[in-house]
Amino acid sequence: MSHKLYKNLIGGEWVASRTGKTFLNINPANSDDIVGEFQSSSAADIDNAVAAAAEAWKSWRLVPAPKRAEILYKTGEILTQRKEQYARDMTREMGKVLAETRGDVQEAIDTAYYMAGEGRRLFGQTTPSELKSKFAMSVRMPVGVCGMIAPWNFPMAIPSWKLFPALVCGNTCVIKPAEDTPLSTYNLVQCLVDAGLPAGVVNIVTGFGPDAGAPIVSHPGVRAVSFTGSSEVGRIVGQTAAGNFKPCSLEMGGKNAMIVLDDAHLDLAVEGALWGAFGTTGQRCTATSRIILHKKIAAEFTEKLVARADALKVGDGLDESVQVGPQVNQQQIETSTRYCEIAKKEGAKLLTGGSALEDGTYDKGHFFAPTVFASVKPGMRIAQEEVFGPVVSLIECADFDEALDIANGIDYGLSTALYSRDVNLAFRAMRDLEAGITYINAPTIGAEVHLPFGGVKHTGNGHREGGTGALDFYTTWKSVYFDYSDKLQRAQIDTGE
Ligand code: UN1
Repeated sequence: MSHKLYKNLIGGEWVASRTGKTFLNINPANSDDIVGEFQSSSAADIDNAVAAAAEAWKSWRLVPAPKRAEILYKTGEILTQRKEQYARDMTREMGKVLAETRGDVQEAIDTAYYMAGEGRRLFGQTTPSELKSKFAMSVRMPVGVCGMIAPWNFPMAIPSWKLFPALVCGNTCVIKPAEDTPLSTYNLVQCLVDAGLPAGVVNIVTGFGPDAGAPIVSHPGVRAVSFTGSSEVGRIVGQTAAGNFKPCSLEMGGKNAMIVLDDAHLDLAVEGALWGAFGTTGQRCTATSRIILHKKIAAEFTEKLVARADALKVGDGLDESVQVGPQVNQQQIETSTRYCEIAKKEGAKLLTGGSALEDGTYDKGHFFAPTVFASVKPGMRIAQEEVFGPVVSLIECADFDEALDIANGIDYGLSTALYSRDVNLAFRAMRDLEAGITYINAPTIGAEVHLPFGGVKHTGNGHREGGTGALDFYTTWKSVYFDYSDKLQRAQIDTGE
């Protein structure tokens, strides 16, 4: 089957990598289906992209923000028209089911419209000066060339979280999509180009982390870096950026807990658990991977969840009747398999799943059975480490306080959920769960773009995507003092008259 060759976008031109090398993007549900061929780039390509972005920044920073925003608004409209095609492209390269890839494109549309609105806000402050005839204000300024390294699990939504706020704030960008899912970033950027984005404002360079990602982080011309991915890689990114005192936003792993108390609406909680644990084949950093069950409802909940997990249809996400797509690649299957072995050795009880699906219709893809472990103890590795697959652990607790201790007893802190009808406990959960996100009576997945997204502890380094948090990352504050007294006035000294 013939496939298309994609090039890097640098300075408005589609160009081959200087390495002369390419790699294939293969459908994780069907190894016969080659989605496209992409450039395997290296530091020399990044140099060119950063130079183009730096050149474009000279004029882009001067374009009024409402005008920059108009391009985002148009981008949202174009994305809306192409939503179905882009969802199909995304299912082919990433695997998740069509309903979810439509949602991923929608998340980019939402981000486009939300950030387009920011073009007429980007508020700063005016404040009185302590001196007479002196005016004081703070203004958001663009940072410059921003480097972005995106993950494969939300291949359009997450690049949009990075690109759109950066653009409306007046920055130019060099983005490296994940090697498993570059097409969705192309599609996103194609909409920006069609909406009239000037050449060089966004540059795409594809390739692998050590060759094409690392040089973005270390490049002296890149003024800020935004990374979404594993905590392991994030640590290296953060340390490298710190060497140049470069602002660096890290959004990394999770081990998200859902607490189900004995007064919960049980069927609703089962429904939420099923979606939270097995939606996106468990490959969300927000995925529900620990369910902390009050011992009074544990048996009933477990029985219902296992029955529902067993009934899930696993297969090619392009088939509308499929509920769980493949994992993105063989490496992820190996990770899920390894963690199931570890869990069994630790004494967890496998209730369903536990291995890859390889026979018959599954032989050309990376499929893994929805997996539930019971009798999991909070300290086990299966309860502490991120799997990033369709594997969920059930942990019993005696009461809410114990549930909180278990939920908080991990290195991560992205998302959490409580199912209960007790309003007092719901407010305690909002206050006491150590996480960037808490849901009440909803699963741990499903963040909306106009609220801050990110986590505490090893999940992140304090920055937020989404909401106004994104503007804080992609701008730097300038304080402006304007003295119209026509004399020297010394702050902190010339007081009183
Ligand atoms: C991620 O898994 O990295 O909240 C992002 C959610 C989605 C975004 C997930 N809106 O589940």
